[in-house]
Amino acid sequence: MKCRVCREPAVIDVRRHNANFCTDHFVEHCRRQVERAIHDHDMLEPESRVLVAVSGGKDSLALWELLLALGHEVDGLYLGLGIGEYSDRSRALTEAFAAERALTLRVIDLVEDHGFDIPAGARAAKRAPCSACGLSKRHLFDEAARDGDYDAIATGHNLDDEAAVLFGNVLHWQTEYLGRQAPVLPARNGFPRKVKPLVRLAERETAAYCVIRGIDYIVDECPMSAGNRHLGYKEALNAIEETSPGSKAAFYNGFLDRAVERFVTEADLGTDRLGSCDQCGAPSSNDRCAFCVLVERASTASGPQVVALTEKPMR
Ligand code: Q46
Ligand code: ZN
Ligand code: ZN
Repeated sequence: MKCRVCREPAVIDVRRHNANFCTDHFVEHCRRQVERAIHDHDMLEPESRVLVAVSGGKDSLALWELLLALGHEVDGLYLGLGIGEYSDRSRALTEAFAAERALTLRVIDLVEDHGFDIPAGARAAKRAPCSACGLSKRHLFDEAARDGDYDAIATGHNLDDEAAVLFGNVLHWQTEYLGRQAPVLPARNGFPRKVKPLVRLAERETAAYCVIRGIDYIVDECPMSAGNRHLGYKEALNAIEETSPGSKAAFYNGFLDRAVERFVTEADLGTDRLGSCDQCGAPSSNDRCAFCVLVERASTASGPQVVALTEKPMR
């Protein structure tokens, strides 16, 4: 197996590109894919200040390094979810990554800063943990980007993640979500721009990138993800990819090229008007935003009625 570029021994094959790469040219391949995603989808300008949401996992740490390598100004934001040992370890790895490279890392800790952890918050709000978690992440990432005057929030969603979410949304024809599945959500109504620069790289490639670049990341999945239906969709797509390399990319990229615009609604274009939360000032369609309702409910433990977290999800 020889590198497609230099003909030296290759360390990885990327079947959907019908290519093998040595370490140096694999790193270059990853950078080119990120550069191309940013360019093709107008994600960032060269002078954009970017806040990358880091979890200590392979994707977000690789993303941080790749954006820096492409010359962007990037700080990190870590959100402590209070999920036992998983959170302790992921925070330690994220802090070590930033310290070794003298990078700016902002840390928000749900327990220290807002008085609850994800398992307790989910119980109090009678929500699935991933629902309370997603809501908290969206709110706190948006708030940090506004407060820090960043031009965009970047997240480490890769090709496998996006293809699996797309698969689930198509399977259930969740057209509202399909309209929001582009890898760029423009800034609107006080919400910052959101970008996903890893959409042209598969999970296997971000893992290999971390190994080659000596990035120590948390290998374990969040314990709350057990039974998550996206894991099943990923397995189904992997089985298809195995017999038909390139199917995953064709499915996702074809959606972006030929279908996503059909599902974009007025709400996605930012033509709706929002008020602001009377508690925290965040843009909200209700008097109090869903995150402040969650904090209040978590701090008073379980109350008599089920909390209505009615804000629309962002994806
Ligand atoms: S961190 Fe949060 Fe994920 Fe854990 S609780 Fe669910 S959503 S699985 S990306
Ligand atoms: Zn090479
Ligand atoms: Zn609020």
